[in-house]
Formats: sequence, structure tokens, C-alpha cells
Amino acid sequence: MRFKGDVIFVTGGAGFIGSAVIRHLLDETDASVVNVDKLTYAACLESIPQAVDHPRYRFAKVDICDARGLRNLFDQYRPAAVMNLAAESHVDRSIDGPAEFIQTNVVGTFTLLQEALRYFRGLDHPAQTRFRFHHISTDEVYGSLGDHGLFHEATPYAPNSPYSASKASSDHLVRAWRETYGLPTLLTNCSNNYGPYHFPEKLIPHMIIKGLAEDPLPVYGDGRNIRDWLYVEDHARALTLVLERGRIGQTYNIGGRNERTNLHVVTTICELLDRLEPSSHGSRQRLISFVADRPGHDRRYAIDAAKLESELGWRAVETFESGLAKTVQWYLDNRSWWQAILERGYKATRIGVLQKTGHSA
Ligand code: NAD
Ligand code: TDX
Repeated sequence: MRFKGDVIFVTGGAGFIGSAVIRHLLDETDASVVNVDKLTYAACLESIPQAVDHPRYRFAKVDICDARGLRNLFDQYRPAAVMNLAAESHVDRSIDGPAEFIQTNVVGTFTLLQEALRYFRGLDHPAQTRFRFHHISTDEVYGSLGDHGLFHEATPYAPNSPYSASKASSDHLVRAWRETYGLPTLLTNCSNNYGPYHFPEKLIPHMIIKGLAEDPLPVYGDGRNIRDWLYVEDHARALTLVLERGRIGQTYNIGGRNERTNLHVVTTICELLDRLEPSSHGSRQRLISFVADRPGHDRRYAIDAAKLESELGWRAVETFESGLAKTVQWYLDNRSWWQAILERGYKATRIGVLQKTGHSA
């Protein structure tokens, strides 16, 4: 029985990937889950429908920057593992307002590491042997690739956005807490996720929702930037596997081997929408509009997931085509989920374009 009797803290469990991890843990393992989330704009507790009255689920509204709040949680629940997914995650927002990214992604990770270490030091030897601190990070820490090559676990860090710089900082802290204090850490760096319950600000849901509304589909720059897409449920399986069987102190890169240009992604979404919900005005491709590029826009990401595949036997189940078809269908079938986000004030307007004067924080 996987994780039977274990309590796992999932920080950021009301977010896109965190909620997928919790759904997976509740459905496929025997773990008890404590969802530790501050509930920012990106949070949505409705993304875990099976959590309602679930005997192995608890929610705690706690900020990972709040040492005292975290300490109480560690003392109360005595977790066997922490999976840290709490973060500010949107690159465009980090351009307009980097301060929150430094606070949560750097200071928050530091605070969580400190409290995890304090708790770990108080455990008996068998419990220390089992304890894991798993930090979830991004391939964006490696910077941008040219036309060839892949990101490997040993690729040097070269972050280009305030978001990726804050994630790189947090990764370094995790490494240091392992090397200096002996905290049993695991680190995973994954490529762009997509799938159900994805917040509408990100490329794929943004284009689905705009396409349904017959609004312009804003493609940044020339649309030839490449992302390597990973279906979120494949990612959740990979994370659980790394937590269970990954080697302490190691990094594992996670990717779906699905490199696509942004223009290809948007065109495919148009084709799927046209097939599933035809428009009387003709193909949605007429809505594609090229707009000002994102400052510091990384050109290409691509992950080599060979280490995870060979060491732990993980394989992505979804191809980009099967995963995207499922995703578009999910947004058609679950309009109430994303319409509630629009109704509570999320404005799908362009952000992250540099202002000519002044500073942002
Ligand atoms: P998300 O923005 O959808 O969700 C983040 C969650 O963290 C939200 O529920 C939010 O309320 C919570 N949170 C934010 N600040 C917090 C704080 N200070 N204390 C407690 N909770 C807080 O993010 P996501 O896309 O699910 O990403 C999860 C993790 O995976 C992040 O660390 C991100 O950097 C990483 N990642 C994401 C992707 C992707 O494509 N989405 C790819 C690679 C890595
Ligand atoms: O309207 C858009 N038009 C557009 O062309 C949006 C929202 C995005 N884009 C482009 C920018 C990127 O090249 O699409 C690509 C994907 O953009 P995002 O969805 O903002 O994702 P990205 O910046 O690649 O970062 C994502 O993957 C890595 C997550 O948001 C990060 O949290 C993760 O670390």
C-alpha cells in the first residue's frame, strides 16, 4: 500500500499542479494529505472535488512565509514528507511585480526549509530515515536553448525572468539545506504543464477561453518560441514516484518530449475548438493576432527526462495531441469552473509588457 499511514504536506495544493498531485494521492495511494495554501488569486479549492469530506484530506490556510503557522502544522500533523508546490508561477506577472515572487518563492521556501529542518531534527531515527522534502521547480531555471540540445540535470542555471530567477534561488536553497544540514531533499524540474484546472492566465487555457469567446488570440512575438509540454496528470504521477523512490539529494528533470512552437499550439487549439464547437464566423485561426513580445522571452525549452525514465521507470502516458484534445474537451465540459474565476474578477488582459518609466514591485 503506497504511503499507508503517512501524512504528506502538499503546499500550493489549491493551485494547478498541487491540486493534480492531491487528486492523485487521494485516488491512487493511501497517503493522508494536508493541503497548505495561502489561497492567492491562483488558488481554487474546487479543483479537488474528491476532497469534500474525504477522511484522508485536511486543508490549512497557511502562508509558507509564516514560520509560526508552519511550526504548528508540523507539530500537529507530524508529516512523513513535504511536497513544496506553493509559488507565484506566472512569468508575465513577475515582470510587472517581482516582489511577491521573491517573497513566496525565495523567502517562503527558506522559511519552509527552516521549519522542516527543525521538525526533522526532532524525529527519531526511523522517522528521519523516511522523511523527505521534495521541492518542485521548473526547467526555466536553465534559461533558453538554441535550436539544438536538451536540458539535463547538470545544465548550468541561467534564469532570465524574475520568476525563473526566484525559482533558481529556491532550488539553490534546497541544495544547501541538504549539503549543509543533511535535510533529505529531492528536487524536480519540469517543463510546461497543461491539462484540467489550469488557471486561465496561462497560454493554453487562455487561448481556449478567448477562442470560445471569439476574442483575438494574442501570440507573443513571432510565435516561434518553443515549449515542451507535459500533461499535468503525467507530472503528478512522476512527482509521486520521485517522492517514493527518488534518491536523496538528486535532481530529476520531468518532461513529456513534446516540443511545439506556440503558434502550433494555438493553431491546434483553434482546430479542436472548430471541430468540437464550430463557429458561424468560420475558423478561429482568423482570430490569431501577433502582439508585442514578452521582455526576456526564452526562445526554447526542451527536457531530457532519461534519468527519471531509466531510474524510476516513468513514462508520459499522454502525447501532446491526446492531452490537448482531452484538455479542450475538459474546458468545454467544465465551464462553471473557469467562469467562476472570471466572475470573481480575473481580467484576461495583457500584462508583463515593460512600462517606459518607473519601477514596479
Ligand atoms: P499555481 O500558480 O497554479 O498555484 C500556486 C499555488 O500556491 C496557489 O494555490 C497559491 O494560492 C499557492 N501559494 C502561493 N503563494 C503561497 C504562499 N506564500 N503560501 C502558501 N501557498 C501559496 O502554480 P502551478 O502552476 O500549480 O505551479 C506549482 C509549482 O510548479 C510552482 O512551484 C511552479 O514554479 C512549478 N512549475 C509549474 C509549471 C507549470 O507549467 N505550471 C512548470 C514547471 C514548474
Ligand atoms: O497570451 C499568451 N500568448 C503567448 O504567446 C500567453 C499567456 C503566453 N504566450 C507565450 C509565452 C510563452 O512562450 O506562450 C508560452 C507559454 O506561456 P505561459 O503559459 O505564460 O508559460 P511559461 O512562461 O512558458 O511558463 C510556464 O511554464 C514553466 C509556467 O507558467 C511556469 O510556472 C513554469 O515554470
